[in-house]
Amino acid sequence: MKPRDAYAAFVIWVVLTALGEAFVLRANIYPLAGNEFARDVDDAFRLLMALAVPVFTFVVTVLVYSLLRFRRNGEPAEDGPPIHSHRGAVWGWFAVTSGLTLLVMVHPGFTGLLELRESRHQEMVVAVQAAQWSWNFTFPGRSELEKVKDLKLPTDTKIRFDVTSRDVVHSFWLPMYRMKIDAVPGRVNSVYVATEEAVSYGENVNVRVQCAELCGTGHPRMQVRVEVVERPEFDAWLAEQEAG
Ligand SMILES: [Cu+2]
Repeated sequence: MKPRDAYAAFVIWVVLTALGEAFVLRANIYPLAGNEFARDVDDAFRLLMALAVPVFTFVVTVLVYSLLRFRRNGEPAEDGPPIHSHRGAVWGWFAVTSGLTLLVMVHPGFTGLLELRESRHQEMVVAVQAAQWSWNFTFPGRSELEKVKDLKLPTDTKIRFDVTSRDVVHSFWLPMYRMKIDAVPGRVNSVYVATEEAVSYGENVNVRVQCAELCGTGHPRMQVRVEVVERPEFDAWLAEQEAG
């Protein structure tokens, strides 16, 4: 490979990386974020994407450039000259990628987990039972609400959902809070969610509970429209459910 090729490939890599980073950092590809935790998750995702872009564009550049530039075009092929690795490049690559990997394991990985653990105190416990193909919810001191299609939750409340299943494995997913947990028959899995401001399914389709584990023909319709409302409205709704 001539220096000219290395230079050309380098320029293409830089341009592709700039385009990729502009897209990753600026494009709004994230669904509605309903709380602080969701924003943290999005930040972590954005960081990992930003780190992955240069690696991806490097591989693509070298691959496509080599394919186009070094074609044999029907000439008879013989063995190329032996290739020796460049010690400095190998160690440099190893140091940089390992360093970055350790860095993201510590932050946002480890620090994020600590933050998550700290937020594990709840003001309300809601029992959730999944079934083919519906969701049942039991609020504290209330009887079970069956086959719920519309659910209300109070604003600014830390909720623990105790999730289980009646039949097969389902998955309890709240996309706007970036929270998902398996609903497994015979065991209870807990997930912690802190609601913030009022929002409804009518405003954004991510304000819902969705089954995220293929569980049969009714799987895609296994969803609950959620509305996060002020506490008095929530209490009134709950009382109304009980009466009906
Ligand atoms: Cu399901």
